[in-house]
Amino acid sequence: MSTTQLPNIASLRPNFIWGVSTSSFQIEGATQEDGRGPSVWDVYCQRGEIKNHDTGDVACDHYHRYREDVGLMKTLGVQAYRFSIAWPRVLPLGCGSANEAGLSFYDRLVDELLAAGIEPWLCLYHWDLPQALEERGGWFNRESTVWFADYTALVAARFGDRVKRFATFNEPSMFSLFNHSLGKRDRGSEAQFHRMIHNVNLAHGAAVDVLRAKVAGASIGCIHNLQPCRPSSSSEADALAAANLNVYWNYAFPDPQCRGEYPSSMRSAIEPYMQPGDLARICRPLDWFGLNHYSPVYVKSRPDSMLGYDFGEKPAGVPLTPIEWPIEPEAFRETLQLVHARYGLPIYVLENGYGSFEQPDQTGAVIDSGRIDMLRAYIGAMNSAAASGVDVRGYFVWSLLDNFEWDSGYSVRFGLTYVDYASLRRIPKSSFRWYADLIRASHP
Ligand code: IFM
Repeated sequence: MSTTQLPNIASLRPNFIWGVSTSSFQIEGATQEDGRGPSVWDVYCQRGEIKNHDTGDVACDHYHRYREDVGLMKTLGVQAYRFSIAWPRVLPLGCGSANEAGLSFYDRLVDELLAAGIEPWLCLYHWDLPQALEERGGWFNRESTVWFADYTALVAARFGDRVKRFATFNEPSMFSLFNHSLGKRDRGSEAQFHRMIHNVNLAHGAAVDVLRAKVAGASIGCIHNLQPCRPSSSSEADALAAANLNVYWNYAFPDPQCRGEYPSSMRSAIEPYMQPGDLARICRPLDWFGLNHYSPVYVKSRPDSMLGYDFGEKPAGVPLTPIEWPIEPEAFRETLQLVHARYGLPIYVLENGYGSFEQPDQTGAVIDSGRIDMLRAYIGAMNSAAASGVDVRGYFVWSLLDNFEWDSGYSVRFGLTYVDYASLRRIPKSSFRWYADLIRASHP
């Protein structure tokens, strides 16, 4: 297929929002500048756990190059930009005294965006918990609800005059499943895992209340990463493992937040941490549902692991991205339909993208036709979902820039823009031009 061909977007709303997403730790760098405190991710990196011993110390140097990055967004023509605030940059110890220099950085960023006509979408938490709070128990401590509410109040008071779109958390199921409980870091007990899920849900509800009280006209949601968990074989054990993981990955956070109940299979495990009134504290009215989606996950049974699962073989014949994530646009359409039916909120797709390893060719150009093919197919699937009645109002590509891809460090590239980490030069890839053409076609 030609790299210039655009998807059918005829069923999307006329004022559909096109955007790009990033997160603080993955792009900012300047981890030790202007009074920023350490985050849990600085500590993981120092432990040498990341591929090639990469760290977030420089990342894309967005802290110093944010003007250039907003310029890239302006060239793209996006209507919106989702970014996150690094909690330890504005509250180096997680609570207590605010760091004026850190707040000023986000002032400059927000003002630059507004001057460029790009709406800032501010996410409060994309995994970089202040290390000082981790040392007080982090999300395992129910007091985290108060820490998060106080941090939210600071952000709301400072930016609420100019920012109206707020997300409480990005992918709570990911940082609870993989950073703390099932991954190699801080492997906790199953009991701690359930305690953490409940505390994060309480923190979400508390933050919604703070934002409603402090920001006139706030439009609030939470961002969930829904990837259907499917068995990797026809065995009953794998079917059970997939169904169990599906509950934790996909429903443990949106169900209590949007429906006021935990999935039935996990209620007894949450019960010890439940206090009277908690479900009402968690389930606060929301304006939208933030959906991140990449691909289905194939699961096999592994009885000796927490939650009893492991990742299994992907079905033969399914196309894969270079980092071996299945390319299944139909699963995206089905996920949009499921979210619409189950939660009934307007949906913004706040992440979708393609991880790869591309490099500039001999002419210096970065040709990423695989990414274009995938985005075209997924945006086409979103259009089909809209045609079937799903209320989807925006789509944000992950990501504006290549960036720090967690355990994979800088080896995996998700950007529409290539970053040469030696010089920090930005090179728009062919997908960048394709996305700009799509946005222009959608909003002539
Ligand atoms: O880079 C991540 C992002 O931080 C959260 N969602 C998935 C992306 C790609 O793995």
